[in-house]
Amino acid sequence: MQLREKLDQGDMMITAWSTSPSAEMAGVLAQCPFDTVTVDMQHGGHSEFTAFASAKSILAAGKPAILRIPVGRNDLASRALDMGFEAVIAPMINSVAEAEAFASAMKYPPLGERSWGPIQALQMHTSYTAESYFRSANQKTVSLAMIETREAFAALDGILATKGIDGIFVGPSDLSISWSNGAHVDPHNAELQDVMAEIADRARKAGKFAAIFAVDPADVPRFGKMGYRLAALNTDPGIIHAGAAMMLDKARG
Ligand code: 3PY
Ligand code: MG
Repeated sequence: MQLREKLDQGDMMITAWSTSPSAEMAGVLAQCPFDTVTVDMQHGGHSEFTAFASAKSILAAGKPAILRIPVGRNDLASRALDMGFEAVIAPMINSVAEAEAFASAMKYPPLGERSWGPIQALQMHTSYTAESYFRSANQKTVSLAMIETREAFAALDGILATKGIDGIFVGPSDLSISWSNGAHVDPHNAELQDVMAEIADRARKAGKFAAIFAVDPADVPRFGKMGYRLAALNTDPGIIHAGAAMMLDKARG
């Protein structure tokens, strides 16, 4: 397992975002020069079957795999780790209690209540024995709680202090909806820039990772300067559209 170590090195990592329910497509993303691939079960089309198969094709390309679970599906957080994913992103974590429930599913006792059974993980992470996986999993796996509402921002320090939460992941679109009390969705809302910088700063002070979703490639260096260590770059359909537009522009002169 390599993701945690890379995050600890402190360089900005960029993750592809797989929404198409296809392990083959997730494998293609992993072959691109992304640092990692995230499989999205919240808004993406992935089923458990395609998500778990995607973990295999991402790892076969030599990249770590991350899963975003649907809201409240902590059972899938434990299963994702059993299937070889190294990190899980939990959306809409709005309170310390929700952070604690997520962390508990992610970590083995005595920290949490993750149940034993990393069957596919042990097949994929071949340098581990059952015992060495058990001893290192709590430290090597990464649990990222999404901060994407005013409520979550108000509870931020408590969420960051929750044992077993390794970092936060900002959802700028949902945060913009919440910040405007439901008036609009605008991940580039100027008012949010200071809020996003403050979230990264508070995460750093708490000794936790800060990650974020970037709609636009130009957002990534800006987020890096704020202290974010991991940025998701748009989605697989977004990449295909951008690539097609660029290639067709050239092709048509
Ligand atoms: C958001 O911006 O709300 C997200 O969840 C990004 O995936
Ligand atoms: Mg969101």
